[in-house]
Amino acid sequence: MYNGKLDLLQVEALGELLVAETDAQLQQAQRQLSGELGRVARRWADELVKVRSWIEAELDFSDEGDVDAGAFGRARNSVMALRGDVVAVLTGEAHGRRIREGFSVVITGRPNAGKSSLLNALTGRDVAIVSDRPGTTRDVIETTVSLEGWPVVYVDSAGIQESSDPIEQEGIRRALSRSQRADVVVSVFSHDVPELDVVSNGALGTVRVCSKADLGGCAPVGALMVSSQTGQGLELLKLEIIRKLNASGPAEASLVSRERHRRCLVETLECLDRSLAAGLPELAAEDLRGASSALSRLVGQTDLDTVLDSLFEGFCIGK
Ligand SMILES: Nc1nc2c(ncn2[C@@H]2O[C@H](COP(=O)(O)OP(=O)(O)OP(=O)(O)O)[C@@H](O)[C@H]2O)c(=O)[nH]1
Ligand SMILES: [Mg+2]
Repeated sequence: MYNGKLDLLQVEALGELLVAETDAQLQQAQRQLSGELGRVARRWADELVKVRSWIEAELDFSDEGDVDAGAFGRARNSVMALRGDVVAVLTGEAHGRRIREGFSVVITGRPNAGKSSLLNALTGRDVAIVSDRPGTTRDVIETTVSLEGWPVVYVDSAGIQESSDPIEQEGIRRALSRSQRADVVVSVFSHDVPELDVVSNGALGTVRVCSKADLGGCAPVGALMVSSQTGQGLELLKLEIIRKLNASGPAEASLVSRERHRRCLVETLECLDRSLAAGLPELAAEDLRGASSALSRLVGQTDLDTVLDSLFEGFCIGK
């Protein structure tokens, strides 16, 4: 709260709180709703005002002989420290965004490897069509679940193979694009379908799964034996995914989680860096003003329209 009002960061957090489905999302929304980042950013902005006043005082009095020679050095140290603080918050953005949008766990493999069966078994829902015909899945199928408090989006898509069918080709193109952006890749193969060459390792890693374990066959080193039919290995697979999510970021909820936050913080950093590199003190002061204005856009002035836009961004009104 600032002057009895929520800032834009808090309004965004309120929107997140309303749609939170997992513990991690709830915690993150609550931390952001507390207004912590707004307070931090206002402290940064106050610091910038102070630094600018040092520089400007120096410029005003520098021809009068009696100047504080350490003022520019002090300003520089202060900007360096501030830069470190901004970087620390920015580092949490990727993790924060994953929590807001869900970690994508992309099931990949050749046709008939058992991907769709695995999606159904992992989610306990009959979401994807399963058949013994290779090339059954064409579209990207997403299912969101909570995995030990983490929001996870399981993604199933077309099996990867050479194809001359334009519809299947488009399905494969989408499948490849999703696995390239995956947080975790689940690479599925079976006794009768060989493993795919690595398409993507996933930002947080890959779990190799030998499916159809009830039919026996393969037990390659480093792969989990899983059967979607009997449930064998499913819990181990989930544990392996959870392990990767646990290792993915700080236990603390992130202060930032949106592209908008990232852009404002990156712009702040760029301004601070330019001010550090500026030859003339006048230029440095100008860049510091730029940093202040990027920060004030981050925290945001909230008129009613902004509040409503932000709150309803997550809902599909009128669709
Ligand atoms: N016995 C057994 N059969 C399985 C298992 N998992 C999948 N299958 C069978 O394998 C065939 C292919 O399964 P899908 O899940 O459709 O395979 P997919 O990888 O999604 O295939 P595409 O969508 O064509 O890429 C089906 O006949 C399934 O019934 C399993 O754990 N055990
Ligand atoms: Mg399929």
